[in-house]
Formats: sequence, C-alpha cells, structure tokens
Amino acid sequence: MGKKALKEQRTSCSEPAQQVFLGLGSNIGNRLEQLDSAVGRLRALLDSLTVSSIYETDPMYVSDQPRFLNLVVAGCSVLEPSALLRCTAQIEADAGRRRDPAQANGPRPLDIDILLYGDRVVDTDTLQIPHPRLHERRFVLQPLLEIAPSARDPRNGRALAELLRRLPEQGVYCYRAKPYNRARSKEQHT
Ligand code: PH2
Ligand code: MG
Ligand code: MG
Repeated sequence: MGKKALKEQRTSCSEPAQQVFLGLGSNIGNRLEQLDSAVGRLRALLDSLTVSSIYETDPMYVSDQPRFLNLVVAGCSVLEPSALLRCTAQIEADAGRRRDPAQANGPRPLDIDILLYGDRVVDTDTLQIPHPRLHERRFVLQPLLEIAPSARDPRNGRALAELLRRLPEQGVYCYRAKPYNRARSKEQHT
C-alpha cells in the first residue's frame, strides 16, 4: 500500500461507522466558549474526534456582522445523516440559536453544518451532503484540509485542496493553532 493510501486508511472508521466532517461557526456571544462547549458535546456523539485549529474569519454573504470563529471536526458516526442533523440542531438550540429564515447567513451563537458524510450524497428538502456551499468557502476548506489533506468531493472525486487553491483571499486568520490537540497531549504527559 502506498504512503497516501495508508494515511487515508488510518483516518477511516470501522464499519458500520462513517467518517463525518462538521463545520462549526459562531459570531455572537462568547464565541470561544460556545465552540468549546459544542466540541465537548460532539466528542460524546462521535468516536475518534479530530479538531482543526480555530480560525477568525470575515463574514461571507452578509458582511455587516461581527467576524466569525470557525473550525472543522472529523469523527466516526453510526448515526444516519438525518439523526445526526437532529443532534446538531439540538446542540445549536442549546447554545441559544433561534432560526429566523429572514436572517439566513446572519449572526448566530452557534452553527453546525454537516459538510461530508463518508462517500454519501444526500439531497432532500432539509439536508444536502456534501454541503452545497463547501466549495466556495475558505472558512470551511482551510480547517477541513488541515485535518484531512486528501479529502475529496464524493460526487466527482475532485480534491478539495485543488478547489481551495482556486479561491480568492477571503479573510481567514489563524486564531488558535490546534488547541484541542495540545490540551490532549499535555494530559498524556502528566
Ligand atoms: N456562516 C454563514 C454565513 N457566513 N461567514 C463566515 N466567515 N463564517 C461562517 O461560519 C459563516 C459565514 C452561514 O452559516
Ligand atoms: Mg452554516
Ligand atoms: Mg447551518
């Protein structure tokens, strides 16, 4: 097995679990605390959770709102996509998120988007996987590729790294480098 295939093998989940990627964002309230609490809840929901660095990002689509903190997590899920969506919606609601269709892309204490779910493609009224705007967002692709450099779009096999290279600058700045990995390795040494 080649080096690249080996690396992919190591990050995969044991059947029937699927590797899922979730994008988290927050731009009102205590952004760091809200993300931290959501990561804790997701650690209980998904196995082998990997967490990217935290990025501070200029708001996209609606520019008149505070900057976001964004990160991406990867983990192994035995929940079907619709069940996973119900869980992430509950975590958002517990963080004080109230859905307002008039405020699409507006400020929110916590947003959790399902980005990828193994190689599954889902297209229903309530859920689309891969996330339909994944490809145009540096605030998603940069943290995702940090934890899964060889990730591909399951619909066409295109490398996400290639898509990121084509995107213009969008104001994505490292805010905390790999905070979760650091905390864990400290624990291991004590
Ligand atoms: N989320 C949006 C709309 N715009 N911009 C940034 N930088 N980060 C986000 O998480 C974000 C956004 C809708 O969910
Ligand atoms: Mg979103
Ligand atoms: Mg969302």
